[in-house]
Amino acid sequence: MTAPYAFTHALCRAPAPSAIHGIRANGGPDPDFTGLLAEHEAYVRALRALGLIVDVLDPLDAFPDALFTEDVALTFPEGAILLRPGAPSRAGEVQHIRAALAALHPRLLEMTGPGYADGGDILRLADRVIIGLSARTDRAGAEELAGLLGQVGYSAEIAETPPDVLHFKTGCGLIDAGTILAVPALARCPQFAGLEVVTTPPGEEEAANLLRINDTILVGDRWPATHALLAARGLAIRPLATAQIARIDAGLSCMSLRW
Ligand code: CIR
Repeated sequence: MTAPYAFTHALCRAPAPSAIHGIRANGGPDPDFTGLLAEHEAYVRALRALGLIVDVLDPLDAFPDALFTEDVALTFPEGAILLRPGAPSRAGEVQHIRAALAALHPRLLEMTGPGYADGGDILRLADRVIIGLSARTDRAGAEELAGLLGQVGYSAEIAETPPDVLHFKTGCGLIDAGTILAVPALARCPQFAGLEVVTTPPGEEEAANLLRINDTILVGDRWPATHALLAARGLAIRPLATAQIARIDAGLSCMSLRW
């Protein structure tokens, strides 16, 4: 099994103008489309600068949230799994990514239901995968997914996502194979036993959705205390703007599938 952040490929989708109508749990203003596009483009550039081969699929105007490819599938060097996103408006995104994943992966499995799982709820560790139960991922979906993960060679554990946190990975991300950055509400997650858990600095909870790509950590550019914390650990960081995607409840992991 490779390191959980050793990647050579990513699959993204360009935002459609409808992305400004993306789902947000607590209301708030629409993102500015020009700014959102710029954030997405900078993200794709960053992945390429880190050596990844990045395919960018065409925008899907009928699906405002389709730029968040992370939620519709899981990808591993050994194969990919199509998921069943828990938001009704996102269910149709799956059929639009199937062909691309089938072309890029030796093996393609698929959830058939009746449960649901969003990729934002799945955290891959060095030795296992954590599936967070959330408003988007239910127990039936988590259990079906755990079975599919087993077929690809990964063991899975099911965890709870705190209420008011959209996805499990909204609240945590991998710093290195033994270390997690987590919001305080997730810091004592039983599935993190044996790992070092670093909590997000006060006021920087959104920084938890960071994304390690090989030796570099992509992190939101608005979180100076988190930058200092990561730099003090000797980690290379690449701050990226996220203010517009944050308006539709997204962070850095959401905009790609990686393997
Ligand atoms: C949604 O609510 O589905 C989108 N507006 C945001 C998805 C964020 N994805 C993620 O955390 N993996």
